[in-house]
Amino acid sequence: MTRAETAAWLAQRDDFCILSHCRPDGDTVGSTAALCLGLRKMGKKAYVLENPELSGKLQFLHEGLTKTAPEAGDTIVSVDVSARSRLLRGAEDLPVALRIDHHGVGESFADLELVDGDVAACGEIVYDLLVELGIGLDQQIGTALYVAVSTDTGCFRFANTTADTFKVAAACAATGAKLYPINQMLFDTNSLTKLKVQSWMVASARFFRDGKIALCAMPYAVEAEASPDDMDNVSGFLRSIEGVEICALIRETEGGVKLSVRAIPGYDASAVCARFGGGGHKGASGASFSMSLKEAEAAVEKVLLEMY
Ligand SMILES: [Mn+2]
Repeated sequence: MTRAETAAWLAQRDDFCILSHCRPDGDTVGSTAALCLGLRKMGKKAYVLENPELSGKLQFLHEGLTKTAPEAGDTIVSVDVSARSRLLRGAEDLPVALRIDHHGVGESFADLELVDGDVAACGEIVYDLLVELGIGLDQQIGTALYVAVSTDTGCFRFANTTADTFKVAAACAATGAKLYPINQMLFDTNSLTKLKVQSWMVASARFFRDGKIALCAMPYAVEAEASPDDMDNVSGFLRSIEGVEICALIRETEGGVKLSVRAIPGYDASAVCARFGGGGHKGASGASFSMSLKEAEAAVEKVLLEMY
């Protein structure tokens, strides 16, 4: 559906239950909050389904907006969810009426879809929908949308950042939303545990092709003490080392390993992850598969050197 069709569809319905994705990030949390607040401003009944994995930093965005279970007759809408398996924990089987997403390679699982793979964040799509519906942004919506667009662009530094992203950010700033404390909290604060994990990575990573490729296989013990917040964006950390253009991090999980690949333009992280049954964006992609850490490290090294 187009944005206009989706806005008209939303306007005709009520009793919304809005779903975020598992291991929620700022985009899914901010976008679901903004959509919920916007629909409420229209006089509709709208809730965000409580996400059990929501991290402390982002909790304030869903405050007062959540309920713990959908009710019969709810219009269920997912935001920033690329596949049914990516729905928040416990919601994997819910019938989703509308999927709003920006993962171009995502899987269809809803009756209707508004998917735009060209925008940096779902926050941009939700912003367009609110404009289309004639809902003015207030400070609370501005804060939520700012978290959404700033998170998925690494605070407007990633290659996905466009003039439209800045347009949304400017609209958020114009509401009086306090952007500086958000930036401080999300992009300029590190826990000691996180820095210790990163220091282990620096010591353990291996580099190929004159340092353009970095690869690190992390045993679970290294992150045993770390919270999800501590591990947030850990996948892109090696990419921040001078000269590194594509990096792969393999983490040990219960059933095997989780691979994350991050790359600058010119590389295709999703093509690397597709070789292991995963997917995502060209700049950021992931895959989960069952292999020992050692086997996975050798396999990913082989694929990276084959491709680049
Ligand atoms: Mn997103």
